[in-house]
Amino acid sequence: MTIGFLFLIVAFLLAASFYTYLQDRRLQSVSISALRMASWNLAQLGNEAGALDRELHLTAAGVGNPDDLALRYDILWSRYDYLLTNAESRATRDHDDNQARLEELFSQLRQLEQPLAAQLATPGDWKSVLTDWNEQKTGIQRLVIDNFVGNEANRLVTAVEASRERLSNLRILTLGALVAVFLYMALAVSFVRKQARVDPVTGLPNALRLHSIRGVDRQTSIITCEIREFQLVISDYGTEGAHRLLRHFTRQLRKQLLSEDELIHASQSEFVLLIAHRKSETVSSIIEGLVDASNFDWRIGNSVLHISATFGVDPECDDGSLTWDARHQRAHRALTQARLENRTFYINGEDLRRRLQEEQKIHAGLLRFLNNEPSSLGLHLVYQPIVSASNRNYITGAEVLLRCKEATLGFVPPNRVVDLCERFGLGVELGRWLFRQVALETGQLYEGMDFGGSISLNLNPAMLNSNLVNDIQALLIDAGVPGNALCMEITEDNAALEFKVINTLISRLRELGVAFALDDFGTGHSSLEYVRELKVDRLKIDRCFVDGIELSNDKARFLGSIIAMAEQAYMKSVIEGVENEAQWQLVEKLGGTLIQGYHAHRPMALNCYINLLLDANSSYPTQAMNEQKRYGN
Ligand code: G
Ligand code: MN
Repeated sequence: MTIGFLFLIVAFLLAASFYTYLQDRRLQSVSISALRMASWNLAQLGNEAGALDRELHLTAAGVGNPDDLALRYDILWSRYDYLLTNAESRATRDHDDNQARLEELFSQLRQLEQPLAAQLATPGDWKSVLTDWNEQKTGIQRLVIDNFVGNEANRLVTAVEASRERLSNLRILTLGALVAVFLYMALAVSFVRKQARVDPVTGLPNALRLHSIRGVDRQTSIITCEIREFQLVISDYGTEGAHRLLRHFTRQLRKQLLSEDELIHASQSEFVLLIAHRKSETVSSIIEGLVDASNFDWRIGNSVLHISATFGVDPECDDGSLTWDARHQRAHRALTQARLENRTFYINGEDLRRRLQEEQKIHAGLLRFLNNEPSSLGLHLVYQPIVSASNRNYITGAEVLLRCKEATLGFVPPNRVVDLCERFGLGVELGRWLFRQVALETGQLYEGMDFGGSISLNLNPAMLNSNLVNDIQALLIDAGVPGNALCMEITEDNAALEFKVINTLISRLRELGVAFALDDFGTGHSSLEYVRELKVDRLKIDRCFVDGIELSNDKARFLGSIIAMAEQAYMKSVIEGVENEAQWQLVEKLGGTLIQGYHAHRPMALNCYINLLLDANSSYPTQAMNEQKRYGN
């Protein structure tokens, strides 16, 4: 509105200036000096006519000097000549009908030459000469009066000056308006820029502010922070709910900040805090305060939601050469790591750097390993026998466990390897390698030894896709491991897919004889629903339920109820983590079917497993028994 008005004014002033300029030019095209000259020239003509007139009358009265008269005549004559031919008198000639009138008067004057000469030679009656001359004189006077341009010139000068003044006034006005427009635009731009850097919801500086940061004091700590439940809040309470949470969360964080700190709202759920050096507080205590403040029960509508946040910190550092970007990235990395490990915060430091380096090493090793290239990563398989609870020497099979040794890092926990595979999208490849390797190693059991026991494999989440059936057929069954010897273990976490999808997979694989087990039962979130919904053959009860059963009656009874539940649901129970004799006896008494634990056997290399099977004391199911079981089913 205002800007449109200003533009209108400027446009009007510009048009007016242009108009004045054109007018000025038109006025200037009339040369004032030429006009003055014309006026003066004719005034001279008048003067000279006057002088001749005087001489003529003196001479006619007999007192004049004929020579003077002749001179005056000549002067007038040459004035005409000058007026009619000289370039300087052009303006005079060109004005109105001056040219014609001058020519007429000049010819009249020339006609006077003869009579005048005759009178001077023999003076007689001057009357007719004087009459002619009077006519000439009157003509000249009229011409002079008609051309008295002094007024005209003055008028013109005034007009031009007025026009100039108008123009310069307009120029000043235009300039003023332009300055006003410029100021207005500058103010508007700076306002918009400032507004653009502020998040409208929280009133905090936003991502643009973050991008504009060029550097921070090295004594400043950089903290990134993410609200964990944010997506949940958006999906349950919509944008309005999310905005309310953001405002509340901002207030909570602000309470922990001093005036020299800066809080930036980086993206929807993410904040960046620049904490200036504090004399009496360490980063750890600051972060503890922040964790506390961002951990609260938040009331929305009729419900209360628990809100928490994850923090990543790049603490004040000695290295002044680090750029803002590098430091921000380090804080971010710490946040990511905290999120991955489900911790509330991570402070960048040796610990984190080492972990990240390790991960890079393992990742690089994995890539090379899965590419069949020489690798620092020794991935191999071990076998943990699963025995009958009631007959310790009866080995029903084994669970294949992944072991990993990195050349410089040493033993790497298998779940870390699996997590990394998941994170870097290598899950399927790792699974395929596992299938091939299992077939390669255990084929001999089924071909040479008439072994009918089972091989349990842990499926990582990425493998639960439609290719699973083909992969099992091609890489395991076709490679010599009978389908009915295979048991696929899935955890509740990777069964987070729809039950229908998994049950379809289970039933397709069951056609190949492959069994399924629900692994680590009891450690996930909705265990019972999984037991009810998933059509699995075995329930592997997590070792936390075995822990302490020999010391606590309640714990033992609880384990008993889980075993009973498995039985009721037509599932074999596999009790994990049996570590001593007392536990074993209790498990047997409670009705557990199968046992997997250190007290039975520790995970072992393949040849140890084969030796165990071949041991005179051991027994195991044969393939014939499996056939019977199949047909018996
Ligand atoms: O979740 P899953 O059943 O796949 O895990 C098997 C893991 O449990 C293996 O890494 C194995 O080494 C470990 N394990 C097997 N038996 C015992 C045991 O008796 N005690 C303990 N603490 N761990 C065991
Ligand atoms: Mn398992």
